[in-house]
Amino acid sequence: MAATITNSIDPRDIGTPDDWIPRHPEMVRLTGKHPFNAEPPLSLLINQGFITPTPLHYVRNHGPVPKLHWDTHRLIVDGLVSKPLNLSMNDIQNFPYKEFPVTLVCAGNRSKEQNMIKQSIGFNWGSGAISCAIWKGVPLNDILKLAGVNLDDCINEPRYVCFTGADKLPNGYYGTNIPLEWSLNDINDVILAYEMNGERLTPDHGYPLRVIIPGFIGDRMVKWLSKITISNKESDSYYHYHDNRVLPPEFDAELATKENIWYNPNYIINFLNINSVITSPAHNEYILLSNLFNDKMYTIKGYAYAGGGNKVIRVEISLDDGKTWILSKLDQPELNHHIVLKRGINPIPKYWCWSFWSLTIPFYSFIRCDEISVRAWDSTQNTQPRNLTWNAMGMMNNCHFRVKINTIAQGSEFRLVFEHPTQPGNLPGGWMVKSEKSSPKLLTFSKNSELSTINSKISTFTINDVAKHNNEKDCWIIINKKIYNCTKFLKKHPGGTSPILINAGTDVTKEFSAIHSTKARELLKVFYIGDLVESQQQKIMTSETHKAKI
Ligand code: HEM
Ligand SMILES: Nc1nc2c(c(=O)[nH]1)N[C@H]1C(S)=C(S)[C@@H](COP(=O)(O)O)O[C@H]1N2
Ligand SMILES: [Mo]
Repeated sequence: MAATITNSIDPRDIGTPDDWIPRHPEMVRLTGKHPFNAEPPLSLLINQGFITPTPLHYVRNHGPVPKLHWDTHRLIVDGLVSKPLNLSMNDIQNFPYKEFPVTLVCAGNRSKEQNMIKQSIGFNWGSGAISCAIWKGVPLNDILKLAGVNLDDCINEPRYVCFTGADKLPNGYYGTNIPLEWSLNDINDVILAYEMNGERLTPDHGYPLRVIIPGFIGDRMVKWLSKITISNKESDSYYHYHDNRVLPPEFDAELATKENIWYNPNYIINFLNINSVITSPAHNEYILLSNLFNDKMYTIKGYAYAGGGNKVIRVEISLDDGKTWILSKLDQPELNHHIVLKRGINPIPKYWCWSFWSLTIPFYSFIRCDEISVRAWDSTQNTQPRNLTWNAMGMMNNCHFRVKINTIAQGSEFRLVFEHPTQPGNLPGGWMVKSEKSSPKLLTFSKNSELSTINSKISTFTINDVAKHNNEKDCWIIINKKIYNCTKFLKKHPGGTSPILINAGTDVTKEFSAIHSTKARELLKVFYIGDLVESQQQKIMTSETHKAKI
């Protein structure tokens, strides 16, 4: 089975700090080789059903995975507590536990659509930054009570539960916080998890201990949890402020920094927002035009989720650009008793998992239909906006998910080919990607080429010259046939030194353009030192292949 191949090291991880972690070969890598940010191909994910097997669960790692051990790992609980704690993993495992399914979604889910409007700071998530696993762990409120924390503490001033991970990143440890009130209410099911799908956590998902906060964005669920601090101030982690925020669209990252709005409490994201995606038809799936004139039926399918414990109450499909909507059938496996394992409270007052929806229609419904769109509604009557609103981090995109239908002649047959808005990472395809290519304002390298025509004394290097500059003290890279010396930038790189060092001395065009914002592209120009030329030998080889072709 595809989902179980995990015992071997992927060749892409060799030479990176993660070369000890087995990973599923089909996961789509979104930030080059390292760090590991990956989503499963959408159809493969959906074919697994309600519970995602661990190797196919999406992964979001800001840096290298820390090497931690069950026997030596400790959890410190400190700050405004009457009894500070220092717990071993065995201590934690001996407390009463809860075990139940939770759908995790990265706030960046569907960010590639945002990037097609304008590149954000976020990289290109498709619609697979979502997965559902069974998590087992100790209720956070039990641990907090043991440390002597109680709700009365929140009466006079706010109280935050700050979480710190063991992953040391360029700007310090990954960390964030949630309000103490939320953590102390048993109904919210916040747990410190040590098992996923019946086994100990894997390194990528936070081994040996992580936070699970159902209904929240995945980003708050700190992995490799080493410390919990109760404070009257929010987490002091850089990432708590400079990540996982939705800024108003007029702010790009630079302006946000200039005007100091990263710290504005209005722009933090905690709950997930209502969202839905079409998974069938898949991208590039087709049906023969001749099928439209018989009685055959087609089932459109997809997933939907809501935030904060709200229930998805209906999902609708439009075949006429939102003029009319058809109610789909909703399947909520979370409600099955055999799936809710040990959650304490029954009947379920809060909904923590994705729903699946489907709509069976005759093939002929696709006649004169240009696109299929979907929107979901939650129990607060919230629904998705029709249009996308761009934001600097590219997060929380939940506009109507639209699949276009193209008629294509293939030999003697005509096909209706379905096209999703994007494909994850730098995979080609998607109707939004086409429209990006025709947009001249996104050709961010144009100024650079002007530079090379104005300056006639540009230095030139061959690929072999560049290859020699491949270490921490001397680090060159090639992007779009231009050479950059980024030695001085290594330590300042927001993505850490390792993504650049792994690629030092080589062509990183694909990786660089998949990850970086306009700001990063501007910054790159500072390090420009010359152009790439073919070596004599390469020239001979290319002209020979050319001759051979003739
Ligand atoms: C001089 C060359 C480079 C510059 C100026 C640069 C700049 C930046 C900047 C400004 C960011 C923050 C996000 C953004 O604004 O887009 C970033 C993040 C990042 N960069 Fe680079 N970068 C360079 C080279 C590279 C290379 C060669 C790679 C790997 C092939 C790489 C991988 C990454 C990764 C993985 C992140 C973090 C993404 C995340 O986890 O959010 N960078 N870089
Ligand atoms: N310590 C630590 N915790 C972390 C992260 C991280 O990079 N470091 N990434 C966060 C983000 S942005 C998400 S979406 C979830 C992803 O969890 P997963 O990789 O288990 O799917 O973990 C969160 N917890
Ligand atoms: Mo995330």
